[in-house]
Amino acid sequence: PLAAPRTVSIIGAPQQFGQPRGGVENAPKLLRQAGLAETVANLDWRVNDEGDVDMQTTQDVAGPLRHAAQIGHGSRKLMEACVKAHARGNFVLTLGGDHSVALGTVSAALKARPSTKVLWVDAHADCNSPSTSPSGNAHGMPLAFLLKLVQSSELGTASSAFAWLDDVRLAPQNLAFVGLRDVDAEERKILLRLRERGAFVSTMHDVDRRGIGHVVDTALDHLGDDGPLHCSFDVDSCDPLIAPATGTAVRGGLTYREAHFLCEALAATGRLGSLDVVEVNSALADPVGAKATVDLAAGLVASALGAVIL
Ligand code: B3U
Ligand code: MN
Ligand code: MN
Repeated sequence: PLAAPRTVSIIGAPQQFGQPRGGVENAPKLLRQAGLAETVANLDWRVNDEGDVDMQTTQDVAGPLRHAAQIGHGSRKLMEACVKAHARGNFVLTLGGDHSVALGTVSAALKARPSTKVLWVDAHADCNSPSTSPSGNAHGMPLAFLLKLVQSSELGTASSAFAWLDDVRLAPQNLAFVGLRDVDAEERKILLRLRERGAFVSTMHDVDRRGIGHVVDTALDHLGDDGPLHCSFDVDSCDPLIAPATGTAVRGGLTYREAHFLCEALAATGRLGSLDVVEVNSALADPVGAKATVDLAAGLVASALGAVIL
């Protein structure tokens, strides 16, 4: 097992070009203002706040992937920051930004430790290619890139902005989904193929039928007992009643305890090496809902770092 890292690197990834709604770029600042570093420091972790990665470039190109150059170049910068933090042996905590930031964080985890397994916690499957995406929004595509489902011909002139991903490959058997409930027609086919190829694919239906304990245990069993774990946590996996401030809220999500249980179970493995918290957008709820969502996200980080593991 992974020796427990003692320092958390906090990396802000204020990416907004992966989706159309303004406000998601403010989440790193709001999570810091909510006392995230202090909360983590009270849990026997040293905290190294690495600041925000500047994810903007002046380039942009038109095409089926909106803001392709911004996404490609910004994600590469984030990847480099995460690789450095991994190289120091730190736990890498990335604060999105929209979910396209997982292009940088997951690729960094895989580059630093190729045996990394990924738990994707999300209402959405995020495995559209530019050619299957109904929206062209990159936050619905990171897994397609990481799983090598995107053809370079789909990217046209923007393909060079993603060349740094060429040597990155997430194997389907090293991927597990929890929380799914809003899947596009084409994505449904992709998910069925990924399941055939070894991915663990569960939906909210499974949480209802078997309970969160069974679903999380099965997901973790599936990911095996070696190698570090990376969790990419989209707050829209949670029910809009507890996480209203997010870009694409979908009813019927994880309850407060289900979400915390999942994070606690990850902490209990002793193998969680990196975590993304993405899609917090305080502009999309009233002040009470915005604060509830930010506080929820900060609390989930604490649970993933072992707050309730005694
Ligand atoms: N699957 C849709 C919608 C979506 C994906 N991720 C979010 N929404 N947050 C798409 O645009 O790919
Ligand atoms: Mn997502
Ligand atoms: Mn989502």
